[in-house]
Amino acid sequence: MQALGVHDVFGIPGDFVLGFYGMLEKSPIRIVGTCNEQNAGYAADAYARINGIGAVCVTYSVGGLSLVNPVAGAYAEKSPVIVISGAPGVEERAENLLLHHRVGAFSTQLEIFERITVAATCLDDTLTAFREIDRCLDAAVAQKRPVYIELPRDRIDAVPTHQEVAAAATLESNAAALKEALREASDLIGRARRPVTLAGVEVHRFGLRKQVIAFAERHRIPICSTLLSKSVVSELHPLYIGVYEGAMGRAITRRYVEGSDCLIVLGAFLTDMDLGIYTAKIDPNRCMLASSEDLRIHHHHFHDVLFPDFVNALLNAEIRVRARALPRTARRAPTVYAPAAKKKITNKRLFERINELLDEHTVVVADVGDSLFGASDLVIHRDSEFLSPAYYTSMGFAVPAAVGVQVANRGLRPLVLVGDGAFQMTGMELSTAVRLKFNPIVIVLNNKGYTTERFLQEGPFNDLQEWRFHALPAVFGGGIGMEVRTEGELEAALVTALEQRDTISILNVHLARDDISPALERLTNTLRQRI
Ligand SMILES: Cc1ncc(C[n+]2csc(CCOP(=O)(O)OP(=O)(O)O)c2C)c(N)n1
Ligand SMILES: [Mg+2]
Repeated sequence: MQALGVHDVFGIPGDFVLGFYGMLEKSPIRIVGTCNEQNAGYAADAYARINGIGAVCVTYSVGGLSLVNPVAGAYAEKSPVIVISGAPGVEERAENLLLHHRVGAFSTQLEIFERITVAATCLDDTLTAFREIDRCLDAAVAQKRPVYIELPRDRIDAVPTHQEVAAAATLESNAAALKEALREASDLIGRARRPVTLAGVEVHRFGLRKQVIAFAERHRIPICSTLLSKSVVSELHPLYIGVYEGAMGRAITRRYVEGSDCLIVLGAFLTDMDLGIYTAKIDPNRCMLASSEDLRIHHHHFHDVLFPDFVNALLNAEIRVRARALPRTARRAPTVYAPAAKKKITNKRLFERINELLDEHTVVVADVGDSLFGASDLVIHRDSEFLSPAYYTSMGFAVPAAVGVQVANRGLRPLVLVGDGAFQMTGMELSTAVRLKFNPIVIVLNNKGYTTERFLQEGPFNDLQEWRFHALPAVFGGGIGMEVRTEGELEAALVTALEQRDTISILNVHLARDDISPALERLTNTLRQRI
């Protein structure tokens, strides 16, 4: 794990994993404790998105099963998280003891994780254990998805019984298939009048950002991202034309993408969230789709071509593109935000203000709900400065993810956008940020309940007990909390928050319960009839 770049492991100990925790403690890998295991999973996922790979280590069942939701999210959104779980010893299992934490068969947890990881194993056999570790770690690296390693507590001292020879299982593309795919792709791009690149999340996960940008620059092809891959390309890049998300996105991006005669989709999975809940209109006859799972050029499917190989080959291909006009830049003219001190703060104005705040050290971490929809319109300065569970959309991701971000890189400052509902799920993890002297700025969009859901179906089930979010630092024993009702109060609170270099800030921003972001407004306008 160290060789792969894992320097920290999130989790909570328990008797089935205590022995291994003792070993970790003596290793260079740092253990980062969290308030619960679900949060450890979110933190490890965010750490993996920043660092390239992450890990979480927990006890059997009570810990492991709490990881199911965040690990499922990491699987869905391609984030390589190594899950290590302690477990009953092999000798204990033989006696079939009714040990605590046991749920049915001893293998229950392993079987569950087999469904939400790309490799899962129980290290119950010393003869195969070391090869199994390699198999799982290799799968995480190659497929950018979680893996599961179960550690029976009486096997942690096992040493290899024989010399391990690392398998040279390097996958290679089929050269002829790659050549043919490239010829077809180059030909279509060369003939296109309006090519556009849609850069998806795998461009980030496989470390191909530079290549994709170089390809766009070489042929002067505009680039857009999906909601999940937002900021994969700096949103200030002159060729960047915005987030494409069907009706939810901005019209200028939508028109350009849907009017393209050659849409080059790289590493994107066309999910309903990425397509504005299927309001997108993309014609497969004008598309090429390359990802780690598929390579499709119009209706031709190519097999055995690795995604990074295709992207690299595309970058180096001699393509003679037609002369064509570039789109009017989709970037908005910089707005000058002038606060009106007494005016009540609204969702729209809040996001306009946040947009001015962003710099290259800020990582925007957006939770599910209008935090995500509103954030989709922000202009993110650098590459990969935006994290959100934008496809799996599990509420409660953002606060623990912000901890993961700063464990991975203390030089980044998370700006957390989180709804009152999502905060109530996992907000306690801020206590870990206080303990570690981290400095996230947490903006709670306190719109008095599940506003996104209210727009789908109103009912008392969308109401919440209103928390005094700004009072939480007193509970955590650190940090500062501020209440914001007006534009003037927002200014003052942001100034105070920005000055805090070594503790958390919580802004309890009061919004009306039906005050929604322009992006959600655009989406609901289009969807209203269908709903
Ligand atoms: C873990 C989880 N439970 C339930 C949902 C369904 N859901 C989607 S949005 C939403 C409401 C979000 O409320 P809040 O965090 O206050 O954000 P708002 O919509 O008010 O901006 C709910 C319950 C979900 N996405 N994730
Ligand atoms: Mg809310």
